[in-house]
Order: sequence, then structure tokens, then C-alpha cells
Amino acid sequence: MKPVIILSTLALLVSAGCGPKKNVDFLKETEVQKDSRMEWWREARFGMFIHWGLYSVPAGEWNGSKNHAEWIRETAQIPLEEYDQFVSQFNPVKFNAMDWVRMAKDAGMKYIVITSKHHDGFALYNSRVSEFDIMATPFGRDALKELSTACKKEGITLCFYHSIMDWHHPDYLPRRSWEKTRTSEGADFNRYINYMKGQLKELLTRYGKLGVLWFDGEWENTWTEEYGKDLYQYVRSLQPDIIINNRVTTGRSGMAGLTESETFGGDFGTPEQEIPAMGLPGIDWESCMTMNDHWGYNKADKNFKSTREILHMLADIASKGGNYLLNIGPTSEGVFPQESIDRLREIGIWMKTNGESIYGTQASPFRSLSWGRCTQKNMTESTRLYLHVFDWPVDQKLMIPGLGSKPIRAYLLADASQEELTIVREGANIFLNLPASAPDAVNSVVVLDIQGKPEVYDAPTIGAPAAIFTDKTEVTISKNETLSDIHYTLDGSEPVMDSPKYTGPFSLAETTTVQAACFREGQPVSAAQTAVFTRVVAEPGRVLSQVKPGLLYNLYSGDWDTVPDFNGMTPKMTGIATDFTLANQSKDEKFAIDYQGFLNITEDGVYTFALSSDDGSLLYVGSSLAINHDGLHGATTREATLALGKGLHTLRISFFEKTGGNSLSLLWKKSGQEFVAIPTEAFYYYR
Ligand code: FHN
Repeated sequence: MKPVIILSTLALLVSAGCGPKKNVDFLKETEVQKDSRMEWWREARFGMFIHWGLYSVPAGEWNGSKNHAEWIRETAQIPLEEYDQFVSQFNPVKFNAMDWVRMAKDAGMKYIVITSKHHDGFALYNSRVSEFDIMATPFGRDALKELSTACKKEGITLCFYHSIMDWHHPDYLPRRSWEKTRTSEGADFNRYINYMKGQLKELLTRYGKLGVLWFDGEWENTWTEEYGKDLYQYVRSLQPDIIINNRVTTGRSGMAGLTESETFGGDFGTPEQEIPAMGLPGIDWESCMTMNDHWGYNKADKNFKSTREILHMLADIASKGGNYLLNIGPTSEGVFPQESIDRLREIGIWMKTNGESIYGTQASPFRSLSWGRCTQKNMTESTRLYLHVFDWPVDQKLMIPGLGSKPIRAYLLADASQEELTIVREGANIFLNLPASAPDAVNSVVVLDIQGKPEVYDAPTIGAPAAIFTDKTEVTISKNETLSDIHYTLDGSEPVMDSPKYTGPFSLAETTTVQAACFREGQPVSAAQTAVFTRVVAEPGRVLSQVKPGLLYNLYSGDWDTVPDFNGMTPKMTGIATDFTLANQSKDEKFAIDYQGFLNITEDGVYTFALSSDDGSLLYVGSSLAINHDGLHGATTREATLALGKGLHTLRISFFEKTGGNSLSLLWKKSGQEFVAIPTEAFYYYR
């Protein structure tokens, strides 16, 4: 039996030898110091996430349900003593750290973030402060020590994911809501923090120089920003150059993963399963994503992203200045799923030729490119643009819109001879003449060197509260530089220098096509932008007597992949709803709900609806299907804009949940206002 050391705070400080560095406030680091610390990470751009632990033993399946993974103790409500039995079953005899590290390296990944401890509390390494660790399994080897050795040999930076939330340690609070018999009597959260610091000290002093401490599980009400700042200082005191993500503290904005600028947010933001729509200049962030639909191994989950999708995401993320952390969930035998191995190999082939267009690059100088993405590198007297062409132009002419800079040369990155491509300027745009066939079927990179820093004139943005209006609307045209002037037309023709100069918002009372472009010194310097604003007649509302407040709902049980046809089906439950909480029962699975009634519009106008759901949903308003958000997906949103007259409009929301998390929400806004939940008093039904 290994002696388990219970560390008091004092003992903790003494046992750390030198103990945390005294009187160093790492929160007061200068920008120059942070830039130096972040340099390798900003250069790397691409890393491997690994979720591995006891949960790989059940492999996602429990009592007939097959959609679990690393959360299985929670989602299947497995009592502690039952879950602990996985310790005696965890024996990854095929584990080979060097195989894993070489697959990451050959895929072009520069760092590995592996779960030293996930929410279940199991330590994937030899911990002296816990018996709930890998040394208690038949495997009996320190996997992280072997990984550390392999990473050092292969020049891959080793990083640890460590969960603040711990479903196993007696001092962690809160307990799981369903753990009715597992008392929290005597639990001491501060003692848990010392325990967690004890494990972090082991990880930070016995596995060599680490790149990142990737915290997670920071969202429960026992964790605070002060605890987070203290933990940040503690970790940095043991490895001053280590990088720590924003989940060390409590400011993260959900899965969007970024922290409001005024609050402490660690060293980088952590969007999860998503990519910020636009680049975030000056902000370090990393999108972490699964390769299929689960972080931990799920043997039934064959929904793997294609290599094409992954490579496009890699280019998209890099073009926005972010890092891509792509996840692998190894099996209980200690091997990567074959689907993951295949994709890593294909990614590596692309990276071997094109890695230069990802590593150490900065965000694109263009707001958007119709044919792909752009990354850039500052050179001494010039800038190197990497044009990631997803859609090879049929006419072999690649248009770079609004680039005012003087081009120097262009060539295919895959062409070792760097044979120059001809460059032609046509007004605001530059065209590169390309060969007939693309060097890569997924993403062909064209290098364009330009003089100095990029001078880009994005097409102006033409905006109004909505694309439709019932009476009149106000149009605003904007741009993101101050060097040019905007000229526009209202008849759909291409604007020229003599077209009206934009001086401020203007009103429209009829359907109009607005075109606008930027001009400088008498010449067009940006592509033209077009927007159509349509005058419509609001769908009239009805006046009905005997309606009552709320929506009728029918709840059905079943296993679907899309919203079912409810005709002829017998509901399991019916009732009146004033909101959608019935669809937000995170532990329920395989059900559908059909809400029907009326929406009361008190004022003629243009309304935009935002329907969010996990899984699929349909929104009918009045006579039309307003939003089709059907299918299996995470909690995502779709919008629709409608012109509705005063009165009652038929309303129907049909929703289904297969397995995993589920949610449903319906927000609306009037033109020019913010989205809000539809007030319950706006719902009526008729029986
Ligand atoms: O709950 C975890 C989840 O299991 C997984 O580790 C992801 C990866 O970033 N993080 C949390 C969910 O946001």
C-alpha cells in the first residue's frame, strides 16, 4: 500500500522544497514578458488534446445507453464505489508513449495537452497524495512520466489538462445532485484546494518543463475568481514560464470560451467546439475540438470529422490568429482509434508541405475571402501572405480584393522551384494567374509577397435593422479604414467616383438595391458590396376570442434523428406551457415536444426570431416554416426575420432530443433592438 501523504498548507509549502516563489506577483507581468512566455505557443498554432482515463473502460456504454464518454459517472449516475471498480479493469497493455508522440509530431502538432486528472478525479500519473491513481491499476505504470520522456526526445511540448472539479475527492463540493447518499458532512473545500495544489506540485516538479497547465471544471459555485488568481500565482511560482488558460478562474463566457477583457482571464481564451466568427486582434485564443462527437473514447461514435473539414478548420482558425487543439480519445487498450490515426496521417501529409502557412502566422488582413482563407507573416521589408485556396478558380484567376499594397512575387507553396505566377492589377483588385489544376484537393496554398505592411480596403458594410421593412428603413454604410471614401448607388449599378459620396445614414421607403465601394485618389480601392432592402406587407394578425394564456404541448417518447411527424402519434404527456423548461432537462433523452398555439403581436413591425436547440427544432409562425433547425447537433442557433401585423399569429415549435445534452430556447427582437426571451404573456392557445 502506497503511503498517501495528507498535506496541510504548511506542509505543502515545506514539501515544495523551495516552496512557491515569494513576493513575485505574476499578475503584474509586463506585455513584453508575456509576449516572451507566449512566443512558442503562438508559433505552434496546432496541438493535440488527449482525453484518457478510467472512462475509456466502459467506452461510452452503460446500461444500454451508448452516448456516454468522460462524463459517464455523471451522465449514467454511477455511484462512486461502482465507478471505482474501473480501477481494477484499467490495463492499457498496448500503450506506447512514443507511438502517441510520433503520431502527434508527424501530424504537424507541436504540443500535447493530456488529462492528468479529469472531473472523475482519477490521476493518470503516480500521485503520492492520492490512491485513486494509475499506480492502483493493473497497468501500474506512470503513463505521464513515459509521455514526458517521449515528448522530450521528440521535441514536443508536454502540457497537462487538470480539472478543478473533482467528483471523487471527499472534500470537493458540491456533490453530484443525484448522490443522495454520499454525505458532504465534514467536507472542507480549502483542504481540497490544498490537495489539488499537492497534485499540481507533483505535476510541476516531476515531469520536466511543461508548456501549458490547461485547467477545466471551473464553473461550479464553490470556485471563485480569487481562488483562480491564487492558483494561477501558485502554478507560475513553480514554473514561472508556464502558460495557463482562462479556465483557471471563473470569467469564461461558456463554450464561446473567451473572458470579458476587464476580468482576469489567464493567458488565453478557450472556445470549445467552435471558432470565433471573426479574428480577435490582440487576444490569444485556442479552439479545442473533438475529432468525432466525444472527448473521451466512445466506441459507438463513428461521426468523425473528415480530414478536409479538419484542415479547413485549421486554416480558418490560423487565419483568425488562433490555435487549434484537436482531440484524441484513446481506448482502454492504450491505442488511438483507427479513424483518428488515419486522419492524423493525412493531416501530416498536408502539414509537411504547407506547415509554413500555419506556424508562426498572424491573422488575415482581409475580413473575408470567397475562395478560402489567408494567414500572414511579417518579413523585414515585406509581408508574406499565405492564400489558402479551398475553391480553385475555374478560370484560373485568383482575385485578391481590395489589396492596395504593391505585390512583389507569387508562387505555389507546394512548388519547390517557386516558379513565379503572373500578377495583374485591375482597379482595386489583384489577380493571380494560376495553373489549371490545384496542387491540393483540400487546401492549396499560394504565397504572395507584398511590400511593407498589408494595405487592405475591405468592401464597405451596408447595414440596416433588417433586410425587410414595412414602412421605411435607415441604411448605414461603414468601413474599417480611414484612408478612403465610400461612393454608392441605389439602382443596382456599380458605383463609380461620380456616384454619391456617403456622408451618413439615409432612409429608404421602397425596395432598393444598394451598392457601395471605397475610393481613394479617384480610383476604386475595394471590391463593391451589394445589399437589397425589401419593402413587404406585414402578415396580418387575427383577433380570436376564448383564447387562454400559454401553449398547448404534447410530449412524446422515441428515438429519432430528425423532428418526427407527430400525426397519428400518441403523446406520453400533454399540458399547457408558458416557457420551454420542459425541453431543458439535461438528463432526459429520446423525447420530442410539440408546442402549438398563438403568438400575440401588439405592434406591427419586423421581428427577428432566434431559435436555439440541441437537438433539432422547427419554428412555424403564421403560414410559414420560419426556421428549420432540424437534425442532430449541439446547442446552436438559427434566425429568421418576419413582418408581422398586430394580432394573433399561429405559432408552433417542434423539438426533439436524441441523447447527450438538450436545450431549447426562442428569443425575438424588434428591428434595432436586442434579443430577449418572448414574454410568456405573448403565448396563447385555443381549445
Ligand atoms: O467537461 C469538460 C469536458 O469533459 C471536456 O474536457 C471539455 C474539453 O475542453 N471541457 C469540459 C466541457 O467544457
